[in-house]
Amino acid sequence: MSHSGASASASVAKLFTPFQLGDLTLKNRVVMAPLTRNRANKHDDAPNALNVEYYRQRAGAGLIITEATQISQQGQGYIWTPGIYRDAHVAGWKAVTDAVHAQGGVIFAQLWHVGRVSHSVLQPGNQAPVAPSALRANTKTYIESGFTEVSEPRALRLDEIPGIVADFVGAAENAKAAGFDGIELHGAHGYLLDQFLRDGANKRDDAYGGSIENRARLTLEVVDAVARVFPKERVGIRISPVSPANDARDKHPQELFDYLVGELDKRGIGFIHVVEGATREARDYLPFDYQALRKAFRGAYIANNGFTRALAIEAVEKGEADLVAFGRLFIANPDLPERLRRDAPLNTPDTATFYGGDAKGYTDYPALAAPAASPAA
Ligand code: 8OZ
Repeated sequence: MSHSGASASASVAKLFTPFQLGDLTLKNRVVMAPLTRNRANKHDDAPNALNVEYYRQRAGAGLIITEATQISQQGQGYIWTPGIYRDAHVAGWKAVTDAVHAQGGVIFAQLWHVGRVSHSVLQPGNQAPVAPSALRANTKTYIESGFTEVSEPRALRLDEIPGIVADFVGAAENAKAAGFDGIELHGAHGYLLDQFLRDGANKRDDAYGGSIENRARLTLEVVDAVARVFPKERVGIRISPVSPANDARDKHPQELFDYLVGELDKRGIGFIHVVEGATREARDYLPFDYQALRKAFRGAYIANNGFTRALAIEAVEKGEADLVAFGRLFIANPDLPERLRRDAPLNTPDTATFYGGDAKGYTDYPALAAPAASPAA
């Protein structure tokens, strides 16, 4: 007779089966979402041994997407977030990717420029942060002295835009040197690429503002440029069509993201990672047709936001998503895919230790005890 778990193995949910992302085989379809944790080195924003341990613990994910990682000092908006623009950053990240690979994991770097969501104290020479237009976002950031309103930005000059693209390319090259398997562009949550995309933040009258085509230009130029550094199947982008995070607003998000995703499809990149609804809000808190994006894009679709085990299994079974990304549950459950597979109890995330601090609330969440050895068949 077969062991007692036989019925489960016959009906294992697709969520727990491998997925082919280009030439990469992901061991399951449970993705660790990018999570800002503000625990890089205080002196140089490089990843450190504690960060290595955190990612190593989570290598059971089919795919890890790192926390948002600034491509330049100008791209930084919060204190103690990691960078990927100096040798020390590359060395720190190399230790992370080595640890994840040693566990059989796959890890992509999330490349980030915050644009106007920053404070001048974090900027080179204490200058104003940069944005598509000189409009301050109604949002806060975190600096050494605590929560504070973001600074008034200045509009990027047209002749500075190639430098932004070049910074993304430099970061992608560094990601490659650091051993990452691929990259995700942070195109969500009201940061620089999203600021260019949306009519609420982008009031430019040049080739990068006005029409949807013009507002999408920077994002697509960055996609094209980084897809020359990594194979295109190893490039993805995160978008959050209706999220109001960081004062992101657009009058016609469906048209905007239908166009963007159609263009991404033409480029053949590996995935779109879609925050459905808004983080910490309901998944359906504004109407939006996410399946229209799914249907317009032949690469992989990663769904995110508020998924439970049952919802994730269902979304993948129905073909509404190829992969499902979990954020808060991955903070509290280093072995989340295994827990979900076994339908085991989940640890509860401690919100007080999300941002900044030490090992507490970071690397001290327990994994499940190893299952009792099964008797020989
Ligand atoms: C929480 C705190 C700071 C930044 C995002 C990178 O929302 C972030 C972020 C989240 O994408």
